[in-house]
Amino acid sequence: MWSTAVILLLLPQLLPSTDTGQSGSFSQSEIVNEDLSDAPVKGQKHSGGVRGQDTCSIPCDITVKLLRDEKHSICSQLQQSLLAFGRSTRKLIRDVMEEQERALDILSSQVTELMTKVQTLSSEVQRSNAEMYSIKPVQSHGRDCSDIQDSLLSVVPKIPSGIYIVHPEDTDSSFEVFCEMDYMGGGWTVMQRRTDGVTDFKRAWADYVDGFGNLAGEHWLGLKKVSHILSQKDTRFQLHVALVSDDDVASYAAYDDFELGNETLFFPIHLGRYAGSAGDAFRGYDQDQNQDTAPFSAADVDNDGCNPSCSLGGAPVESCSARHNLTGWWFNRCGLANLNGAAEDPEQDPERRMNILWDTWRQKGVPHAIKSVTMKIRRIATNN
Ligand SMILES: [Ca+2]
Repeated sequence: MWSTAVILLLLPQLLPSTDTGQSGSFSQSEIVNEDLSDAPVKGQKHSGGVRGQDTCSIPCDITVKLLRDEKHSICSQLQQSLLAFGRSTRKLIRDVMEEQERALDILSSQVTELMTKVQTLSSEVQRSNAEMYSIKPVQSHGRDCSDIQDSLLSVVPKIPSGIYIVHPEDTDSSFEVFCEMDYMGGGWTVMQRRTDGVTDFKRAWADYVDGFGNLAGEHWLGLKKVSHILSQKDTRFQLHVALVSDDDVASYAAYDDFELGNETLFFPIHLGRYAGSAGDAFRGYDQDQNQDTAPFSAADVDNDGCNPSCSLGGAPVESCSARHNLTGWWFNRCGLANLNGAAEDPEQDPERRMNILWDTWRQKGVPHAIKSVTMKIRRIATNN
């Protein structure tokens, strides 16, 4: 780089005009004429001040011509050298620039490669996070997630969220559940989760009873399993509904007592006192909207309060499930909550496959558009 800089500095002096390669500031004839006036002429004798044509061995006019020719050739040689020098300098600069461009290309391709690696790594991290939840479930450690937390907390300092096998008391069944061990003190058994609209919630009665979806992602645990957990002897459970709006506002509704009635009665819901920031949509604002104590309904099993029909928005409604796009819920007439809501035509608007309804959570009188929800249950400490 130094040599290049020096050449670049010297270049204007060496080459007054490198563009044309011509020496514009001096002409050959000028140099020759000027030089001739001062330079001693070959063959001339200056000693003793003797000057004259008689001292020339060759006629002076021929000597002058020879000299002129010699000067001419020296000048043209010099010019050629300068031109060659200019050319080689330009080539050198070109080479250096090309080399730098190549280096830049290599650097930029390395940066691209690194970026790709970073993206790959970050997607791998995301995938492994997702896989972490879908790996083989931790073997049974308790009757529900609260019980697992209680028994593990004395052994390990931190219990991870994930899929566990539970075996509720007084039942023959053991099954997998997702335990949230980080949220609000942990110990939560997730009974419903919706985050991305991947799982179809337009399901028949049997699916709502047995459960569906992916425990690590969107799912409905199933009325039977939830009922097994809730019906354990000497236990009381609270229900927590966690909502997140499209604009990332979080809200919740909590009920300090949560029970499901018998399957023969279609799992009617029983809710305790409400607390929270999203409003008590389960109860709504009047008795018609109140879903507390309502049995569960699905598209093929109608237990709602519209019997034989009710008038909603001026239109007769016979089936709340049909009105709510064939989803299952504890409908009354029909009510202000349906966390299992689905869009009528998801093909038309893939962004809004879910139509999660919690009508009491409003902003300036308008219900929040809800993008994710989880329903989770946890034991309430009892005196026993
Ligand atoms: Ca009905």
